Amino acid sequence: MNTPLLIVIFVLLMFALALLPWAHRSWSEREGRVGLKQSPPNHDEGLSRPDLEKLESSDDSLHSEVQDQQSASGTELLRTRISKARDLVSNRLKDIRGDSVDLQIWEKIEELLILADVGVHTTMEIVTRLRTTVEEQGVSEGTMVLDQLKSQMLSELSGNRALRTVAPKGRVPIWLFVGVNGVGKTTSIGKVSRRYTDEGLKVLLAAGDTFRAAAAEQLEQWAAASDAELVRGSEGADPSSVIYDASEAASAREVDLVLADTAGRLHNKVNLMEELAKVRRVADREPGEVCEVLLVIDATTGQNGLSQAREFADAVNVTGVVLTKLDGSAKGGIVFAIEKELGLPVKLVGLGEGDRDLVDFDPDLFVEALFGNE
Ligand SMILES: Nc1nc2c(ncn2[C@@H]2O[C@H](COP(=O)(O)OP(=O)(O)OP(=O)(O)O)[C@@H](O)[C@H]2O)c(=O)[nH]1
Ligand SMILES: [Mg+2]
Repeated sequence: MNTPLLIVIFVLLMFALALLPWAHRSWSEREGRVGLKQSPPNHDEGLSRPDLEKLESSDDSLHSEVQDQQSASGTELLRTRISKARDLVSNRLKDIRGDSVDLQIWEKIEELLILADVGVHTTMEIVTRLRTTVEEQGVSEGTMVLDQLKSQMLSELSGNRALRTVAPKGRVPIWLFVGVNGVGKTTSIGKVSRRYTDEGLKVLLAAGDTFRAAAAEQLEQWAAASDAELVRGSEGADPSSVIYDASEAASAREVDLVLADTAGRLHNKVNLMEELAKVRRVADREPGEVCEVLLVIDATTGQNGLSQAREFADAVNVTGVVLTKLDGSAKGGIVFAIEKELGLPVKLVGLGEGDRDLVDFDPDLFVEALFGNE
């Protein structure tokens, strides 16, 4: 091998050796870049722990602020909607508030409660109990008597108001709406339907009022307005069979809740009450299960609603009351008579004709809206 070739090879070797560290560095840098694990996007990047804690606690306070606002607006909504009942008692409340405890105060409270349509029987019981408490505690000012009255009225409203929307596996929950003519059964179904379809449930309306002309059309409109399905029969058909068909259709279509309308009927018509009892029995057959029987009472009928409730409760085992038209009524006190004398919980309250004018009955809000301070 000649010398010049050896020299070239030697120089190239030296050159390659000199390049080695550089090649290694750039290779590892490349490896490092490729091998770098992508860390999950950190949305809190740039925030220290104290910042985060501040954010979390401001979230909490925002939440409770929203809740406070919601309950404040709940009281406000109820108060404005039941202004008729409130107007009727507000002067008397003022009078009692400025009073001291003497014989007259008890008469004033009796009048107040009877005016609010609490009913004579319930009023007498409440006043007797209130008097005992006030005397035991040595209360001397009207304001404090009213506070006691409010807490006693609240203790009268202790029923279980939970609404059952879930039936055992394989069964379809059915709610029956019953009541005398024109109280707001069909409208309440529309409102309840709106509420649950808003929550994402699949709802089916059953047109069990086959008696009144155009009743099914009215329900059909509510079904369309509230994105619910509808099962109807022909006019004059047996209401039990329409509701049973609805229950089977609901089961086949995997519906979450069936709301069944029934024809308005007088509570003292024995044959019509028997028909309703049959509707309930049939609706309870597989695949359906009756989870609620809601008696709809028009608040403007006042104490008359009580005798209706008694008859319906006997015939169909009512599970709760929907008190409608409280917005146009000065007789909200009927709630106390219904719960105390019949032991039926008022579960829902109608405050207008719109599809969202139905609220859960909240005793605290109600007592505060009716008897609270201005
Ligand atoms: N202001 C007010 N009106 C209501 C309320 N609920 C129902 N109504 C009205 O009461 C009227 C009768 O309502 P319906 O739902 O048809 O009553 P119903 O019990 O189904 O009547 P029948 O099927 O004939 O027995 C309608 O004009 C409703 O808009 C309510 O909470 N407030
Ligand atoms: Mg109707």
